[in-house]
Amino acid sequence: MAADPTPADRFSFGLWTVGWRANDPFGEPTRPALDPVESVHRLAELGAWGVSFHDDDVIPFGSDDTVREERVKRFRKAVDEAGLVVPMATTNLFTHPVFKDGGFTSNDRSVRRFALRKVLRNVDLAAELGATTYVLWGGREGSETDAAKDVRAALDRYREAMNVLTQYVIDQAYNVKFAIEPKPNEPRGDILLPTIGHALGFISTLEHEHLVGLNPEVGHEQMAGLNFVHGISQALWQDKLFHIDLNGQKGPRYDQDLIFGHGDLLSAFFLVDLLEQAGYRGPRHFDYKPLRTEDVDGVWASAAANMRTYLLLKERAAAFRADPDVQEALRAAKVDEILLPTLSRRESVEQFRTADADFDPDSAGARGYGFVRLSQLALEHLVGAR
Ligand code: GLT
Ligand code: MN
Ligand code: MN
Repeated sequence: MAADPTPADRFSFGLWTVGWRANDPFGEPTRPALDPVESVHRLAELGAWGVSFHDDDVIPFGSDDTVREERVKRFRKAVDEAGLVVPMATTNLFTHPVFKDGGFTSNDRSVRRFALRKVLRNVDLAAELGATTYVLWGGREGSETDAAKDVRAALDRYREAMNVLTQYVIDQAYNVKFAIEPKPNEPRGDILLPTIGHALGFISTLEHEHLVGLNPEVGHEQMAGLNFVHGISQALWQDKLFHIDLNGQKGPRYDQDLIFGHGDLLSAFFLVDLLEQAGYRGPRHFDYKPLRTEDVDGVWASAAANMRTYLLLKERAAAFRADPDVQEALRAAKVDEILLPTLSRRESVEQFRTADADFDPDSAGARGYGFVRLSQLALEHLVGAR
């Protein structure tokens, strides 16, 4: 059985996850507010390594400088005493009504200026607390009607904000990189930069592209009906996986933010396999919501469940890779043959065009690949049948 989580596993949680009071569009909160200090201590006791936060999770919106200083001091003390790190921070640009048409891309210029100032201020705090990743989830950047938003101009404004932010961390010599978190919809009808692919395309247009990557979330890609493992593979391939939000989702519907593995379990298995095989060194960050039906004990049970699920899947994935039957099935399925370049070294296009005269498309087309066997072996490892 999987070991208990330790800081070496690099598990981190957003303060807003365990701290969610379970209010939804139809119902009031079902749980009392949690003191961030308590959350920090409980997470550390459970074996977490890090905690992340929005500015407003620690410092209530609109606080004066005295309150701000006092809150930050209290939070920093708790983090230090608990022995946690703060690997990531982010800005709340979605709760206050001022952001109802977005932050960086609000049609109202004065709102855009306010939003960017709010981020700059919290980037200072992030750097002060040692966070090296700054997440930007633009949940309110978007529209409900295409009449209301000039999307090309909105992307100009988004880019302008990113260029200001990256220039700022360069000028301040902060060790901070930005990670954009895509989401297709909710709370806006349509959100800008809806998927990993859109965000990668956008990032390639930025002035300081090397300082901007992704924070993809399992459920957000799955809401769009996309394959998260493929998306993460491409992010890794482009060196853009700066951070990750792990959780669970059951297909295209509202954003469920379930415990990791409590949605598409097979995809979670292959995701852990991918992250571990690729040597991803960033935080394993959980962004989930404890079910609304649970009390405070259920909150801590759910936090523990996220980490335990990850470790169990890591154990199963390792067993899958070590199984001689799997290795043989992988070879039979030619999974390693894709590593070979299609043309030989120094083979000219001229030589290539006339090569393989004896290749028979009919017999190649008749060969089975053996993917079913491989897939079933993975499933059997996942359920502990092997
Ligand atoms: C919000 C959202 C998450 C983002 C957080 C960062 S806040 O809860 O649903 O997916 O990661 O801003
Ligand atoms: Mn989500
Ligand atoms: Mn998220």
